[in-house]
Amino acid sequence: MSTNRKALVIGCRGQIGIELVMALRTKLGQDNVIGADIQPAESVSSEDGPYVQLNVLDAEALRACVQDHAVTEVYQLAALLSATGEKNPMYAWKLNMEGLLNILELAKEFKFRLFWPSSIAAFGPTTPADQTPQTTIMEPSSVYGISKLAGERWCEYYFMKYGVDVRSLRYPGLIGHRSAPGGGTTDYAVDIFYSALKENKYTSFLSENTELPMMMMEDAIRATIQLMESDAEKIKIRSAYNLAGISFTPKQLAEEIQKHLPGFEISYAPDFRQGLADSWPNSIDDSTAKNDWGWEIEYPMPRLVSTMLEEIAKKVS
Ligand code: AKB
Repeated sequence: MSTNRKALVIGCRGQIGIELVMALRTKLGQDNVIGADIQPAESVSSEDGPYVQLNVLDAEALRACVQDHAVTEVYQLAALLSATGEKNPMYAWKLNMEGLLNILELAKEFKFRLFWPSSIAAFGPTTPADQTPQTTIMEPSSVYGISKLAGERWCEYYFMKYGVDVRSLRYPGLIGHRSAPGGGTTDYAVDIFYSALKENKYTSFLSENTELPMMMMEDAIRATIQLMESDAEKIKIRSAYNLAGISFTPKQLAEEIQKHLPGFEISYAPDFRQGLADSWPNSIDDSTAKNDWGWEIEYPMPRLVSTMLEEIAKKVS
């Protein structure tokens, strides 16, 4: 496939990165998507496509990578998530902020289009929790959330001041079967499927009525690509768009799984992640994304659960 687009995905071995690289390679052609991550090249199959070992905090190496590959778009996904971030707040701040600022500086110079993910964690305990609006009170209480809110402000600043074409989404908890989540509070909604299929039971680290916004990974990847392919004049928000899929509690998820696995049992042992979840919205109003660039979900909860069970059953067996 011939294209004049050349994409660089930083953090390509993470939960979103693995799936985004696959989707972009199908669209743009294998050689037009460069994966970059901290892992040594030997640990990544070269058959999958070009790969660069890269630390996003190394500004010179990042610059060389952008220049050598003449990239036209960059997805900067390398970050510490909410739960891991709380264990190492200073490093979370450094990685999440310096990583973003390094790539924003290069976007200013080389004029590539940039995607950077924000999160529902940018909201906080004082935010209206139901149908959280696009513009509202944002007082996040986790280091991850603080870095996401600050990152959103930096994105808008670089757009306003330097015309950087940066685009962002406030991802909800993401649920996929091709890649494992790493260090988030919403990870329970992936772990539960593996335990259900292996042991027919699961102990949730969030309490039964903790409602959070969630989304099937296929929807999140489609949203990301759709946002990046939209004409610049449609992108009215340069901080980050609210993005909603569905909202559910661990109890509701277990009930949906029980429709397929009647003997499945769930128990609850909330840990420190409960505090993070309690500070986040229950549901999100994403009407601005719908109006500006036509966002719609394709995976309501029944489809999400049946797809996850079907796909993970293939791996577990
Ligand atoms: C996390 O749980 O930290 C992430 C997120 C909501 O951004 N999945």
